Amino acid sequence: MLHLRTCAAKLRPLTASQTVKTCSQNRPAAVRTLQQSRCYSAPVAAEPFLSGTSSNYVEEMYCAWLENPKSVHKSWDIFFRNTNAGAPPGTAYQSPLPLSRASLAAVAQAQPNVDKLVEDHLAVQSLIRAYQIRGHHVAQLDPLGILDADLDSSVPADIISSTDKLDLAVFKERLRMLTVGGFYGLDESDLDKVFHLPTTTFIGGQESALPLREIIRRLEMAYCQHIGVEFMFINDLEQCQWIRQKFETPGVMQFTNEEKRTLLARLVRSTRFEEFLQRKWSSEKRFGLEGCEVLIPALKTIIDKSSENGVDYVIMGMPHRGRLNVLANVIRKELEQIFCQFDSKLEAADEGSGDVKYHLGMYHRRINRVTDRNITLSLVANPSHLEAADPVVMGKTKAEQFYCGDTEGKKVMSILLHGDAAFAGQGIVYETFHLSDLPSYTTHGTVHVVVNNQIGFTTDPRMARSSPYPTDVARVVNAPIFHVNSDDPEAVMYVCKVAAEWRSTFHKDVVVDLVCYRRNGHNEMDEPMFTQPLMYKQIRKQKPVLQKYAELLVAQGVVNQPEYEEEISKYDKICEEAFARSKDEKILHIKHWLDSPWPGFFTLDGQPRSMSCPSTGLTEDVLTHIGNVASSVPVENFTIHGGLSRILKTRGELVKNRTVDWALAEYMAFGSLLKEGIHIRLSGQDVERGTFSHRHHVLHDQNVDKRTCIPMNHLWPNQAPYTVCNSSLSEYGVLGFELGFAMASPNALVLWEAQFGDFHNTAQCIIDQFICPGQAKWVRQNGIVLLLPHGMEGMGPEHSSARPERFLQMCNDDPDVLPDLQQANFDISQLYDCNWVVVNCSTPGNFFHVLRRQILLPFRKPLIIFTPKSLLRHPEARTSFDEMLPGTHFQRVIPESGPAAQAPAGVKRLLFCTGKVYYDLTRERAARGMAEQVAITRIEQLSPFPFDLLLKEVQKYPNAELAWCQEEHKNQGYYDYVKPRLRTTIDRAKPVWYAGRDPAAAPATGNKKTHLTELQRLLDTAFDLDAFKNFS
Ligand SMILES: Cc1ncc(C[n+]2csc(CCOP(=O)(O)OP(=O)(O)O)c2C)c(N)n1
Ligand SMILES: [Mg+2]
Repeated sequence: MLHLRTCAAKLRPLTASQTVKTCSQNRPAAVRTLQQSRCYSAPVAAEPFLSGTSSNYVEEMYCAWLENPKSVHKSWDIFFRNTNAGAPPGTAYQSPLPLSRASLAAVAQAQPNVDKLVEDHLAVQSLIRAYQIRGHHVAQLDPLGILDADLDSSVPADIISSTDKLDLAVFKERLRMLTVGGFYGLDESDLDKVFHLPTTTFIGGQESALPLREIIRRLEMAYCQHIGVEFMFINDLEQCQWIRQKFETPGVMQFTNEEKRTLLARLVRSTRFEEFLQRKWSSEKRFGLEGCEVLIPALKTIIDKSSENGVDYVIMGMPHRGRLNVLANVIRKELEQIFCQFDSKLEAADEGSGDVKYHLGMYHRRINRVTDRNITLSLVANPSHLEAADPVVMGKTKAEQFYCGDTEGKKVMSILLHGDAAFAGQGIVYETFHLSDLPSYTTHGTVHVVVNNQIGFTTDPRMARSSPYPTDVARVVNAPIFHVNSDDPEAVMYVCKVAAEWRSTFHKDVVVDLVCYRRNGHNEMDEPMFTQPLMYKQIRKQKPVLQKYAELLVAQGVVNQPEYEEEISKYDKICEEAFARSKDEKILHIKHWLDSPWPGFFTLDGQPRSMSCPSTGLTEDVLTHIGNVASSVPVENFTIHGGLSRILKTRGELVKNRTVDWALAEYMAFGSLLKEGIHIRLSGQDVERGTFSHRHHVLHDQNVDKRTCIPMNHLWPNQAPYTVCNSSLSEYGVLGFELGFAMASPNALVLWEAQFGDFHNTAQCIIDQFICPGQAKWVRQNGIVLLLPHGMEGMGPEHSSARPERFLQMCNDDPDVLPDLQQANFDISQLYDCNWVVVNCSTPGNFFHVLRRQILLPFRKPLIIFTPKSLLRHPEARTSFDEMLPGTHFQRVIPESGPAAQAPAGVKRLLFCTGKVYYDLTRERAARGMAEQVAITRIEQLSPFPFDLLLKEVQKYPNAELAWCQEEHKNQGYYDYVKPRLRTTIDRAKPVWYAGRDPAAAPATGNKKTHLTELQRLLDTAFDLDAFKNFS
C-alpha cells in the first residue's frame, strides 16, 4: 500500500520508473489501479504540508499528477517535478515570487479556492474513515430496536447517521457539528461536488471519484445497514483493505435464487425443530434457539465455505443455547437419538453418571452436500460452566492438526459458539484468545459465533458488561468483528461467508456477532416478563425470522407459497417419523455421543485390550543412550551457557555412575516413549528450562539470536516428535488446551506443569468439570498428566501446596470398603475403576516408571503427580539404573528396607508417609538412632489406594503402632484420605495416629523460623514413642 503519511519522513526520492514500480508492487491486487503514488524523503520540518492528515490528499494529487501533470495546480506540478528530479528534502517546494500589490489582490481571491479544495478533500477522506471506524455504531443491528447492540443510541459526531435522514437540513446540522474544531469545512453546496476517492476505500467500484452525496450514500450502505463491521483497530493494512473490499464494493452482497432457497430450507429446519420439541415436550428444558434460528444456516454457511476452501474436519464447542438444534441440523445426529432423551424412562447403558442431553458431545463424518466433499464434524462435550470448553476445543483442534501434518490449519479448524453474557463475562475467553497466535498453541484461526440475544438469564447487557459490545474482548488479538442483525438472514449468510474466507485467507480468529433476541425465557420453564417486561412486549410483536424471510422470497418470486409449505411439511414429517422410532429406544448409550473416538485402541465393544501392564523398565543401552544425549549438545557449533555446561557435565557423571536424578529420570521416560512412537507434549509456564532450572530441554545458543536446540528430538532416527513449550501465563486456558490435546489420541503423553502446584486452582474448573469426572459424564478417557510442584519448604503460603487434599477428596474409591484383594491384576483393575491416579513419588526412578506406565497401560486415566522442588537436587533422591532395568515396575508402595525391616517384630512404630517428608524422617531417625524401632513406609500411589501392599506392611510389623506423618497441615495434605483407608485395610484393629502440622487456614506460614519450628515439632512427634500414649 501507499505509505505516504507514514513514510513521509523516511524514504528517499525515487525516479519516475521506480515510483511506478513501487506503487504497483505494494498495492494489493484488488485495489483500484488508477493512481500511482510515491514516497517522499523530506523531513517533516522541511515540508510540513506532507505530514499528518494532508498527506492522503497529497498522495492522491501525486497519483493524478503521474498520469497527467496538468491535472494538478502549477505549484504542485513544480513540487512533484523537483522531487522526482531528486531535490533534497526541503528544496522541492518553491514559494511563489513576491507579488505586486495588484497581483496580491488577485491571489487573495484565487487562493481560497485551492485551499478549500485541499480542505474539502481532506474532509471527505476523514468522513470516509469515520464511517469505516464508527459506522457500526449506527448500523441497524438490533432486531428489537431497543439496545442498539452497542448499548448507545447516539450517533457518533463524525458521521452522518442514516440515508433517510440525509435531507439537507439534517445534513447541514451534522456538518455544523462536524466543523466544530475546524476539521470538516464542507457545506451543503459540496454535496454535489465530485471528490477523488482515496485508495483506502472501495465504495467507488470502477469509479475513482464520486459526488459527495453518493459517497455518503455508499458509505451508509456499506457500514450502516444490517451489518456493522469493526475492523479499523487491525494493525495490518492488507487485512483492512481486504475487509473494506468485502463490505464496500457496490453490489457485493448478491445471492443466487438457489442460495436463497437453501437458506430458506435451513431456516425451516431450524425453526420447525424447536417448534417440534415445544409441541412434544412443552415443559422440558432444552434451551431453545427461538429468536436466533438463523444460527443453523449461519453455521452451515461457515462450514460449507470452509469445506470449499479445503477444510475437512471442523471441531466445535458451544453452550446450551440451541445445542440440540445444532446436533440435529448441523452435525446431523439421528433425530430419534435426540428425541429419545426426553423420555424419562430411558435407561443408561454405560457406567458413570452420564450427563444432561444438552451437554453431550458428538462426532460424525459425512458428505457435505454443497461441496460434495467429506467432512468430519465434532462437537465437544462440555459442562454447564460457560466458555470452559473454549480452550479444550482449541487443544483438540491443535492435536488433530498436528496428527495430520496440517501445519497451517488448512484442513482442520474450530468454530466456537458463545452467549453474549458469557463471552463478555468469562475470563477464560480472554485467556483462550491469547493462545490463538502462539506458535505451539495456534490453531490458525477460529471462527467465533456469538448468539447475542441481548440478555444473560435475567440480566440486561447494561449490567453485564462495561464495553459497548459483548465481543470487544476479540479486539485484543486484532480479530475482525462482524455484527449482524439476525433478522436479515442474507446479511448473516454474507458475514459468515466472509468470516470463513477471512479464516482461510489470513488464518486468524474472526467473530460473527449474531445480534438477535431470546423469544422465550432463559429456558422453557422461565417467565421473562418478571424481569424484562418491555423487552418482552417488543419480542411478542416480533415476527419470526422464517416468516419474514419466506414472505420476502415469495414476494421476490424465488419460491411460491405451496413450495414453502411443502418444505415445512416435509421436515415436520421427518421429525414425526423419527419421533415414532425414538419410542423403540429403551437404552441410552452415552458412548454413541463420544466426541473423540480412538479407533483401534480398545476392542470393538470399547473394552481395554488387556488388564495388565508390561514392565516399565528399559535396557541399559537405552538408558545410557538417552543419558548421553541428555548431557550433550547434539548439534555442531552451538555455544551453550557456561553454567549449563556444568549442569550437563554433572548429568554425564550421573550417567557414568548409572544413576539418575529427577531431571534425568524424566528424560529417560520421555526419550524412551518417543522411541516407541509416542508423541510427547510438555506445556506450562517456563517448562522449557523448568521453573527450578533443572530441566533444560531447550538449549539456547549464546551467540546466535533465537537459535535453539532440543536434544530430545535428536535421540532416535524415527522417533516421535517432542514438543516442549513455554505457555502464556494462564492456567485455566492452558490446562484446558492440553486436556483437549490429550483427547485427540491415546498415543501421546500430554503433560501440563504448573509453575508451582498452588497455581492450579485458577484452572479449577478444568479439573473439577473435565479431568475428574470426564469419563463418568462422557465415557471418554483422557491420559493427561498434571505435574504439580509441591512441598513445604518455607516458601510461604502460595509456593508450598498443590492442595493434595482436594485431588484426593475427589477420588472415587470407597474409604470404607476393602476391595477384593485376591482379584487377578488387582492393581490394574483398581486403576481401571478409578477416576484419576494421584501419586507423590519420593524417588526419580518411581517418577520415571509412573510416566512410562501412563502410556503402557491399556487404558487412559488422568495422572496427578505432586512433584518435588528441593528433591530435584537432593543427593539422596537418586535412583540406580538397576531399578529401571527390564522387569522393574512403578512401586505403589516403597516398604521399609533398613534395619527395622530385618527385625520387624521389634519395631515399635510404623510410620506411613508420602513424598519429600520421607527424607526429613530418615534424617531425624538416623540422628536419634531409632532405625530398629521405627519403620518408615512410603505410599507412592495415594489413589487408588494400595490396600493390598499396605496390608502386607502392617502385617509385617505386628507390634508396631501406626502413624501417618505429613508435613502439611492436618486439615490439608493426605491425612483425611489416608486415615480411613488405612483403618479399612486393618479392619479398624488399631488406631492410626497423626504426626504433622496442626490444622490451619493457610497452607503454609510465611515465616521461615515458624516453618522450621513446625517441622521440628512434627518430627519430634513422629519419633516420640510416647507421643500417643495418653490418647489410647
Ligand atoms: C461459569 C458459569 N456461570 C454461571 C452459569 C449459570 N448460567 C447459565 S446460562 C447463564 C446466562 C448465559 O447468558 P448468555 O451467555 O448470554 O447465553 P444465553 O443463555 O443468553 O444464550 C448463566 C448465568 C453458568 N452456566 N456458567
Ligand atoms: Mg444471552
